[in-house]
Parts: sequence; structure tokens; C-alpha cells
Amino acid sequence: MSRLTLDSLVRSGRSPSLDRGALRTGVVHLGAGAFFRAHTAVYTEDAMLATGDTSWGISAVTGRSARVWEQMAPQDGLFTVTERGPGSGASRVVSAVTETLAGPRDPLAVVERVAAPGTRVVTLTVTEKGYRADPLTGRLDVRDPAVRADLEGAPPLTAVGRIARGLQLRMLRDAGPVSVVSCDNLSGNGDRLGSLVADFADALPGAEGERLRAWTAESVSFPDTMVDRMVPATTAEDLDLVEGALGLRDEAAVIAEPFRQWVVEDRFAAARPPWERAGALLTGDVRPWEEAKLRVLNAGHSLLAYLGLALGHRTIAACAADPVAAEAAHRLVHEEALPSLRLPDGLDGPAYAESVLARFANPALGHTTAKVAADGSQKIGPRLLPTVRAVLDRGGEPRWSALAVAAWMHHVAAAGPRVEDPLAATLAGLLPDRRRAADVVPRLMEAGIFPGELVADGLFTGLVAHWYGVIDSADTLALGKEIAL
Ligand code: CS2
Repeated sequence: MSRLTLDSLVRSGRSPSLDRGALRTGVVHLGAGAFFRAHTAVYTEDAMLATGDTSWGISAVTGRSARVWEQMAPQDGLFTVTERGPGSGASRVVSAVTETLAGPRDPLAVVERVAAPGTRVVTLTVTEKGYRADPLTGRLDVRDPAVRADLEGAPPLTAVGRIARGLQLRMLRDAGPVSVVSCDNLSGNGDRLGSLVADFADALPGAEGERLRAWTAESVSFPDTMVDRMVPATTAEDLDLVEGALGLRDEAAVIAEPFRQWVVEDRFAAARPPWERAGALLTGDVRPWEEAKLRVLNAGHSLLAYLGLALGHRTIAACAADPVAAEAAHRLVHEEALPSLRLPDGLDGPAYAESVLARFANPALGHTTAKVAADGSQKIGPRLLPTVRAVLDRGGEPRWSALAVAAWMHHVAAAGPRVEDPLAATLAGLLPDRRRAADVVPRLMEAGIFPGELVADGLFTGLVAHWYGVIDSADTLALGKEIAL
């Protein structure tokens, strides 16, 4: 897709478009995958379209695989977003990206962009594992070889290394304050990222680290955000369908559900795009939004994915259409997650939960169980364990969150070393030869994901072992009966 074909779409009135000639770069985005294209880029473009302020063009930095760069760079950073499901709008072109940088190949250019005086905001979608934090403590994993290399002064390849080195250069150049906005599903993602950058600075030799830390404390903010839009991985078939519908080939096309939401903490160190003009909610307290989303949507998603894999389902929609899996998700969100939450003002909990369950059922989306199941070691903690804790604290039985944990363990045991997870080697190494509940559950409890007090809690571990046994028996009828109890 070239500018010419974009123009043809715009001229035909089929897509809004920015005046590309007037665009200036104000945002650097790390992790230009499908989620960024369907969410953050759309909000930033809509903010520019709504206000006519074209100073928020995006320098998009691709992640580890070369594929995204190969898709976007030859298209001048242009791509289409196609919605699927009830209420879908027409496909649109997004033209907010001013340049595409190959993150792995061009690390010094990334540092330069973060340090550029025109950059006032850095946004990130690098997924949970991209933070390279210890799942239990949330601290930067300084034993990770990639983190070590960044600390030792190699051109940085990790997200935290890129940000820290960019900030350091910014400080040396006196390029002014900047805000760094995490858009990943972590609890307290802004504070979390700020403390990871501080950990990086602390691990640098003496004065260098102290200076970076002091400057960051004064000149950089890390707002918290809650991001929401279900974005499956684009398939070859999707690309053909988009081509058929638009009459042009877009290698960087993304598919998404119609729904999108962004709640952003209004704590910026410098100017920011007017995202509220694009429908984002700017607020003083994102935590209740973030927790509701993680513990209802993401926890429900994970439960459906792991249980669905055990039941042989390929997509989340198939899980949502399976009465057994759907009932389990329903009970998790209504009976355990909602009662453990401090809901944001004005949010009707049961209605929110129902809307989320309805979104899971969107048959047109094609969101796969395999994708949602990936990286479980990074997801179980923020999505499920706060609910387990809250239910235990109020004297209850965390039946449904234990079921989700058991289903994850079953998935890990079934996949063995092929499990898609940054801790795959550790997890596979923990698996015993015998794969019964009594063998597997105590071993995986030691994976460095569960806090000691939960590992020592007989009620919780007993429930996990019970559910593991039920899932492992492959007796769907028995599982259905238990879930309906
Ligand atoms: C999903 C999320 O892959 C996953 O783990 O739960 O990516 C989910 O689709 C988004 O957070 C929805 O906003």
C-alpha cells in the first residue's frame, strides 16, 4: 500500500486522513505490533483529526521480529484497521505513523528518538514479558542476559534499557521533560515501569545511576493506563479478505473488535496528545479501572483459553459458546472477581461483566485460545492472584480462580517444553515424570509465580489440585457437573 493507494481510499471518502505533509513526530512508540496499530495509533490519529494539531506523529519502533518492520516500512507506516463483529464500522487507514524503526537492528536510532527534543511522549505495548521483571517481586530481572547487556552499555534491546538510555541522553542534551506511558496489562503499569527504570539506574555504576535517577524523578512521569481492545493476530486469510474488500493489498492490516477503551492517568511531565478528544478518559485514578479490567476481562479470557484448550477449542468464541467453559467464566467474574473489586465511580459491575462476556462470544473475531494462553507465567499473577487473595481474606473458597490456575497448569503440563512462555525452560524443568495432580501441582507452585503465603495455603492448593484432577480426567460430563454445582 503506497501513498497513492491511500489517497485513493481517502479521496473516495472511505477513510479519514491526516495531512501527511504537515505531520511532525511527537510520540515514540515501542512495540509496534497489532495491538498498537488497532489501539494507541487510532487514538492518537483521532486526537489529531479532532483538533487539527498535527504535532503528534508517531515514530513506531518494532519489536523483536523483523516481520512487522517488513510489513510497515515499505508502506510508509500506513496500515488499515478492520473491525469485526456487531457494530463494526468501515475499514480505515491510519496515517499517524511518521517513521518505522526496526528495533532490533537500529537500537541507537531508538535511543536518539527518545532523546529528541520534539518527543514529548513515549508509549509502549511490549506485552507483560517485555518488561523483564520478576513475576513475584515486580523488580527488574538484572540476571536476564539482555538486561545485563543493556546495563553494560551495549546498544539497548530491552524496553527498559531503551527508555533508560534514551532518558540519559535526554538529560545530557537537556532536551526537556517527557512522559512514558505503559499500555500493557500490568497492575499499576505506570508506577511499575517507573520503578523498573529506577532499578535499571540503580544497577548502573555509582554517579551515573544516581544522576539518571535524580533527573528522571524530576523530569519524567509514568502515568498509569488501562487499555482495552481485543486484537487477534492477523492471519494470511485476513490479509486476503482485507484485499478483497478494499481492493488493495495491505501487509500490515490489523483486525479488531469494534469496542475500544483507554483510561489514562492525567499525570504528564510535558504536553501530550489530546486523547480525550478521541474518546479516551483522562482521570486522576486509573487503578479501579485497571483492576476491573484485569480481574474481569483478562482473568475471564485466561480461564476460557486454558479450559478451552483442554476441551479442544481453537478460538475464544468457541469457548464462550461451550456451556461448560462459559459457565465457569461467568462464575469467576460474578462470584469472585466483582466482589473483590473497588469499582470505578459510575461503573455497573454486573453490566460490565456481562458486556465483557458478550465480547468474548464475538464469532467474527477469530481470537485464538493459543494466543491468549501464551505467556501464562506473566499473566496469572496480575489477573488471578489478587482475586484468590481477596476471596481467601473474606473467608471464602476461591473455586473459580483456582480452576483457572489449574487449567493453566494443565496446559503447561500438556505442552511441556513447547509451552509458549518466557519461563518455558523453568516450567518444563519443574514438570515431574508422572503428570497426576499430586505430582504436578506442588511442582508448578514453585515456579516463582505464586507468593509463599499462597503456596502454603492448603485451601487454595487443594482446590487447584482438585480441579487439575477433574480436567485431567478428560471427563467433560464430570467437569460440567462440578461447574454447575
Ligand atoms: C488477552 C488480551 O492475550 C491476552 O492475554 O487477554 O490481549 C486481551 O485481548 C486484551 O487485554 C483486551 O483488551
